[in-house]
Amino acid sequence: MRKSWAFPACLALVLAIGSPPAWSDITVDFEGGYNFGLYDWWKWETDVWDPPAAGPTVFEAIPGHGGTGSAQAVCTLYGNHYVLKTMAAVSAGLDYVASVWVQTRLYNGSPGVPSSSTWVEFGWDPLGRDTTQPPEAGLLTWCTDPRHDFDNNAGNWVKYSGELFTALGTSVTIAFKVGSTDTVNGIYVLFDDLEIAQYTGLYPRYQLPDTFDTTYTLAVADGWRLRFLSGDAKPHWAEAPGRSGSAQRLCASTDTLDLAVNFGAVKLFEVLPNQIYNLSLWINVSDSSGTTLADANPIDPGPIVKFGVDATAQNTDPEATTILWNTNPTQYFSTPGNENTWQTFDTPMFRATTDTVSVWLWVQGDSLVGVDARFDDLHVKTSADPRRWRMYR
Ligand SMILES: [Ca+2]
Ligand SMILES: [Ca+2]
Ligand SMILES: [Ca+2]
Repeated sequence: MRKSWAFPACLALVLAIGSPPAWSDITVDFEGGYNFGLYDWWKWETDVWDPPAAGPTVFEAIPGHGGTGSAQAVCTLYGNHYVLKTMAAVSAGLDYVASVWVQTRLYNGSPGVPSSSTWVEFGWDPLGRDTTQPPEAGLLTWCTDPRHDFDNNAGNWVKYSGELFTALGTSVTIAFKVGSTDTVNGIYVLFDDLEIAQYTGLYPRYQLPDTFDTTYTLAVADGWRLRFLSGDAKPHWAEAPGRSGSAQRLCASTDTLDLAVNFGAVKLFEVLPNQIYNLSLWINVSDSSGTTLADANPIDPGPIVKFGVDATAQNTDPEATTILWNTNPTQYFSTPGNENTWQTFDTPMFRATTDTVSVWLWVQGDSLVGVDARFDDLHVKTSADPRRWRMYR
């Protein structure tokens, strides 16, 4: 499977022409309030190199972006250093983009283009783990544009925006990375006007079929985005063995015996407008103990496994009435003998109203038993010209 259009590594262009920030955006202006050279409870971490790296020099730099106020400065001659903070103002299941203004100089503050033996990046961890260090370091996603853009950001303020990410809880960790092995000229970087904005732009679309044999970022297959309904439970997701290759695993686990384990994933696909379709998907389910799904507590709605399609292509609201669900997987995997087997299910027939549809995967646990579902091989089962379809109907 390939993306239908190249999704830029960083959305600088899209964000540069975006709308003003909504009220819920997180902004950090780095104006005053520094302790030991770090702004407002930000902290620094350093990779352990051999010989051990010295700490960075961190300080309040004036003026900041826009020629007023201040900015967070980090400079180093040697080592790989981070300045980071975890902020708790995002909502699980919503998509965000982080952006920050960057200016670079040489270590001593003089203008000049840092050498290729220095670097500056910024990153985000939607799990909010508050560290850049192993084993959690791999959970950070980095925008490397600033390090490849010294010709522009040396001495000038340039805004960089990361890829959109889905918040997986209520907090996100933002980290700035500055490093050097150029012990002569080093690097000096200023960061200012960080913004974490809810994403309202275009989403990438993909082509069918989807084999789920892709790169998994934060345990989610390429292009899929997690969506949650409110609740305190902690669902789990992972790359799992599929019918062939990999499958997306979604576990509505009842580790905490919580009623509200209710989440799924959504992805946009290209279709031909005005054609009639149904889509098929292979699903493999057991309860959280590996046995047949059972409704252990009839009072709550779970366990539920379903998948659906929305011809309006909305990919934000799992409760939208426009989603056409196939709920048969719940019944099927509640039948003894069917657990842990692959079975194919179809969406209802639908007419594509535009050139895009959203496909939804969903699981909901019972208060006494969890759901362990794997999804693989999403295909077009039927694609028909509507006039011809009427004849054969
Ligand atoms: Ca500032
Ligand atoms: Ca597969
Ligand atoms: Ca139940």
